[in-house]
Amino acid sequence: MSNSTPSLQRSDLEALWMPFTPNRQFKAKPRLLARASGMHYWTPDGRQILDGVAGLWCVNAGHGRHEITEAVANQLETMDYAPPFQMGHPPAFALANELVKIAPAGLDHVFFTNSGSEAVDTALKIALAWHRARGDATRTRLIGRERGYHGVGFGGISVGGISANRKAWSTALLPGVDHLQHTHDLAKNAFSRGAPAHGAHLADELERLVALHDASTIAAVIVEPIAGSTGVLIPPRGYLQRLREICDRHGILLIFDEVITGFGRTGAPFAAQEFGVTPDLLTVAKGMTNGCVPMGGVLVSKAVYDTFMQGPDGIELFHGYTYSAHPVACAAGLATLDIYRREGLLTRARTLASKWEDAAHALKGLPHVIDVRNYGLILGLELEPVAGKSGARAFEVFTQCFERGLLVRQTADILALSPPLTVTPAQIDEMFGTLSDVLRGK
Ligand code: PXG
Repeated sequence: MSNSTPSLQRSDLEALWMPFTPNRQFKAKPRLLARASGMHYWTPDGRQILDGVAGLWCVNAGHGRHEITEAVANQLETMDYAPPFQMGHPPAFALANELVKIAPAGLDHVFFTNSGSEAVDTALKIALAWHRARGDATRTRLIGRERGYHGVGFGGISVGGISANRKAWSTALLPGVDHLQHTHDLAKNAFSRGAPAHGAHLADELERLVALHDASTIAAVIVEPIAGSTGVLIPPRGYLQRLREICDRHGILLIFDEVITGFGRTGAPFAAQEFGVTPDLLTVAKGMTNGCVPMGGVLVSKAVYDTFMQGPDGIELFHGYTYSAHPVACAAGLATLDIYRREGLLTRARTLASKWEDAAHALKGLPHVIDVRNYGLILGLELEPVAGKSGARAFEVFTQCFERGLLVRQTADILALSPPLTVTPAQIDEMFGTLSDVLRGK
């Protein structure tokens, strides 16, 4: 295959309204990707780019996996589409069974969606409907956390805590939502290796919200075990355990949004297992199909599922999507889980974590580096902002890395790395070598 594909002209770029992108800035100086294989992308002019972010936290088994291509092609030939309402098909049940096998103990059921945003809105809807089904219909309040990212549906932005994602829609957000304080504390935790020591007490904020609103009004708490989009916030030691205890004490459902942390990113299949805390509902997407076909889902505890199944006859949950359990997505998901299992990818981050951590913390002391944080195969690198120009410094690092053949992710003045779980030790050195050169202005 040729490394070079025809380049796009400026006028070719106009029709597409790009998501979460400054369109005018991008179109004036585009960064294009044309091809991918293994740990790399190639630009249209054939430049090789090392993928430091698994696409966007999703291509966990590396790019261009032939087994997935084959499974998807076979499924398209065998049955391209099947309606998910009142009808079923074997790959849907097979994928649910395989997911339950690797899920935290007790999460025995799966509801399929097409994205992380839909998974979040589905989880919130299940939580509200569950309390109602149990005769607890006053439990309507949802609790998110500052700096949380839960996708872009109205439910997700309501419980989310990133103001840029909320302010334009502030009057349309769900009513009765409150937020815990975020856990970021540079003064106490900068340059922590793994989970920071300080901050478990921030979970007690939930007790404060219970005292304020009364437990009888609260349905669920949703958090990312490791907050990703906001710039990698690792949970303080003991924080998630404490949230679980408080939820249990007050009959509140705990939802983990594992769209980023799922499928091996932390060193265990799910962060719930890594941190030893089991939520009642757990959202997944991204790595579920290795990023090949859009798909998401909600893993649901037996206790929650059983309540619905013990209700009146008929449809138990008036919710679903035309493409819930799309056969092609299910085929991609099954082939993906097969690769993860055969290659031990769901726990590979654990074996690479100390190498990753040492390479990451070698960045300490470089110009403008105010924090390095890491867990599994995740890095958060925080830079001192340029006065009055939030994000400018990290954006410059992002573009320079791209010019030198490394894809990283930038959010405000934080850079995130989360490579495919197939990354080699030599590629880890290459990533941190490039980052270090760019930071030193070499
Ligand atoms: N929850 C979490 C925790 C996510 O990270 C979503 C929900 C939404 O998933 P969909 O499939 O609807 O996009 C996400 C998505 C970044 C970045 O910069 C991360 C996401 C999206 C965009 C940017 O890290 N994650």
